[in-house]
Amino acid sequence: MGLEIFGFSQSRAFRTLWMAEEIKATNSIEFTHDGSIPQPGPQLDALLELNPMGQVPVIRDDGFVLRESMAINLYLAKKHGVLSLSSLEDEALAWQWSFWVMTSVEGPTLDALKYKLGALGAEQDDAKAQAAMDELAKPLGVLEAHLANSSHLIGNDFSVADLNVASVLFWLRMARIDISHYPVVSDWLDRCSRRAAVTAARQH
Ligand SMILES: N[C@@H](CCC(=O)N[C@@H](CS)C(=O)NCC(=O)O)C(=O)O
Repeated sequence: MGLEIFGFSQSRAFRTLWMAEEIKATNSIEFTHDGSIPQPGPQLDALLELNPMGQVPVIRDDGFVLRESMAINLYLAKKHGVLSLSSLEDEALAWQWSFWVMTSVEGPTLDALKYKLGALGAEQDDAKAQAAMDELAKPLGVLEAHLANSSHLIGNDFSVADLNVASVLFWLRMARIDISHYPVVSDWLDRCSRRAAVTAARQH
């Protein structure tokens, strides 16, 4: 059975595909990916069986079903010992950054993308995009200050914490939103995006 990943790659499933490609690069695991967009009917019913929220990503790993992109990545990192953290404290910091990005960053980042591009059902609206960026000023400032003292979020190695946070902030790059006034964050995001596993995940 192995690892099965459900969710189209332009969705939050990209985060899971990126993690899976990181593991594949070092642990030679294989995984399958169903990237179809579930249509109402049997396809959606099958997804609802896995995730009653009807959302992706979802994984089934040797029969174990897990949803929520951040939880999936933390699980996969720990299971395979890839991008994982060795002490309990460092692992807890990965939870901290992952909860933080979902609660303080993801919402306004998605709004900035939607309004900048006029995508995902929103009308293009620069003022609303700017309001979302204003909301992001505090968390991006926190990230800028943190990364000024450390090459990565936890210590000096790329970890699942970097992956989880960067995968959300990639939406700003996707929307071509200028964040050059956060030079340290920009540099870190560029370093994250140059990873081979990102390129591999984008092929799905
Ligand atoms: N908090 C969830 C959110 C998942 C989510 O909203 N996925 C979107 C695609 S990016 C989806 O499946 N939307 C369909 C729906 O909500 O019906 C996660 O991070 O996994």
